[in-house]
Amino acid sequence: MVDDIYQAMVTSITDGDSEAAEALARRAIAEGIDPLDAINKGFVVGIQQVGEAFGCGQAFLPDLVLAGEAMKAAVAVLDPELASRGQQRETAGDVVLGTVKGDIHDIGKMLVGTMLSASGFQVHDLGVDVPPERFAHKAREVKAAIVGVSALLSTTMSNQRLVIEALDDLGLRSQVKVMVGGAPVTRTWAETIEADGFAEDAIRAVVEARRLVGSNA
Ligand code: B12
Repeated sequence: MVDDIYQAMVTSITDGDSEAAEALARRAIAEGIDPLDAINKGFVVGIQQVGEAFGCGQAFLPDLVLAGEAMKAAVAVLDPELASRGQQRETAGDVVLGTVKGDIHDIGKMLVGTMLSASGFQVHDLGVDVPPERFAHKAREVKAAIVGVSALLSTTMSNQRLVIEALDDLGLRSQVKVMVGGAPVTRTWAETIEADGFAEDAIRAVVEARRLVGSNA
């Protein structure tokens, strides 16, 4: 039953079970299930459920991390299959993502990246401790629609402003939307540094990213 496998996919993500998620992705391919359906009707539903549970205090950080890893394991199996069928997921836009210089926190950024990529954005994750110029050069290289900048320390938040200045220096500021986030970051801070967008969690980051690229998808 196809519905049963979709439900099992949802559960593999809500359980944070990477092995099960990967096995289900392989099973979907073996059984001829459309990989796009496996992502959208199965795994994405699971990560959305975990995100919502986290938002209302029913799931916790380890649940999010494990769910994110399980999601990545499934998508890693399905993405090449999509490509070989010439059936790419619709790309909502390219997003350059990273944690600011001086900051090595990456769990929240990883979740934002996973959710954006599960929602159709092409994510270029630069990692942690990323100098402002690297964000800007990558944005130019991939013609990014959005640059997403994470900061978890009150001492590194100000480096988000430096990323905006680096985009300005390359003459890219009018072409790229900047979205900021991280535990100490607020909408007021985002407005102060003239970022275009802000989100307090990975689910809202997808809504915000869609708003920034003008897509209702
Ligand atoms: C795990 C953790 C670490 C781990 C990081 C591991 C890793 N791989 O990421 C380790 C142990 C390495 C670490 C180190 C340090 N940490 Co630390 N760490 C944390 C902790 C406990 C959890 C952070 C986390 O992962 N949260 C869970 C994720 C899911 O939430 P999130 O990161 O906020 O991300 C969500 C949103 O913010 C948003 N978001 C995040 N990024 C982005 C980006 C965009 C574009 C958007 C739209 C949204 C968005 O969406 C995410 C998903 O929902 C926090 C406490 C806390 N409650 O935040 C302290 C905390 C952030 N750390 C803190 C400190 C002080 C440090 C250290 C300086 C400690 C030390 N003395 O060495 C070092 C700094 C090292 C460095 N240079 O970066 C302080 C920061 C205080 C401050 N305001 O400045 C905190 C708040 C702890 C505290 N209460 O004191 N830390």
